[in-house]
Amino acid sequence: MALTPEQVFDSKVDQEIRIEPRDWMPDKYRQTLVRQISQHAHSEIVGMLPEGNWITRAPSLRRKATLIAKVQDEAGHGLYLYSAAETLGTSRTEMIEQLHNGKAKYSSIFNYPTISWADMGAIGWLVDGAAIMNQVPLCRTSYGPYARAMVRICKEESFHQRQGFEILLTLSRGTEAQRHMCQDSINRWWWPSVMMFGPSDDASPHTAQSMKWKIKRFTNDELRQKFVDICAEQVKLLGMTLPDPLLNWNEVRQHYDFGPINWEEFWSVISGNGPCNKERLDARVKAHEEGEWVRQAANAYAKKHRQ
Ligand code: BYC
Repeated sequence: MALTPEQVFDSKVDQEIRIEPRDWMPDKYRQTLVRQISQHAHSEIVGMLPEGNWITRAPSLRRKATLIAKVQDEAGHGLYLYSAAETLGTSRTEMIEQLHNGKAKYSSIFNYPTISWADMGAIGWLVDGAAIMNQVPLCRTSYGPYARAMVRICKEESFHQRQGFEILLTLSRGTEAQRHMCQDSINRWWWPSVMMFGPSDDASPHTAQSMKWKIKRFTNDELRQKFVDICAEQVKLLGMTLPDPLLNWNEVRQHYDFGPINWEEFWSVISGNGPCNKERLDARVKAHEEGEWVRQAANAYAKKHRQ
């Protein structure tokens, strides 16, 4: 007896065969992917803003060139991801509209301000570090175009993470003022980075189903724990500390215990009330409006060639 489309889909997921754009898939699977991939794309694009703030103020030509390359990589990641989401039948215009009217989210982390040069280091080390932890398993996500986009993104994120750590390492070996700047930046970015993994598993509405569909390969709390374990060791190389008095190696669990997360802050930031939410969205909308002439010119050029 022939299998139903749903049985074919389930058996592909079970056997680790990637789902491709033309394959039948449940509507909810499609919607979940469009939601997650488009929010991921928006995060890359909005994520250019906090770092863009420091391109003109980088302390040397080498630092400036590296930061420009990193920010350009993020634009590229956004484009691969919008393209991956478009294969599911939602246009980039629609996705961007949802970002601008507040329907679609982007990562909470980009609603915090970048107030010192050390923040470029902390973003690379902690924010890109958290991103890699979450994104490496996404290279094995069940939807083909998303998984393939993640491979290149992860390679680039790894360079981002290292350049960030190197900025902090240099500051940590510098003057008293530089060491202070380094510690202050770690203090401000630590908890927002821990929150990047999303709500705890018992408060996460999407995790259970996304794990069944193999969109997510680890839960939010599993990835968060891996991140804490790695950072708790790496911070020692900087001679700095993480701002958590409850951070402690647990022999029994073979993991670091850590203090409570301020979930009130997390939910407030993702509902639009973080320190920079308004500034970030205004900047995106302004850039989009000012780019209208480029879209018109590109469309006119494409039309001419079609004729
Ligand atoms: N921020 O049930 P949950 C980068 C939302 S950028 C905001 O756990 P899910 C970089 C969640 O969307 C890389 N919202 O959901 C760029 C959901 O709301 P909706 C960013 C968050 O989807 C520039 C609700 O909370 N990485 O690397 O199963 C410079 C319930 O959550 C957040 C990605 O986007 C958050 N932190 O799991 C430097 C990775 N967390 O949609 C670096 C791809 C949760 O129902 N995304 N929410 O309104 C994912 O892996 C998953 O979507 C998440 C959330 C783990 C983030």
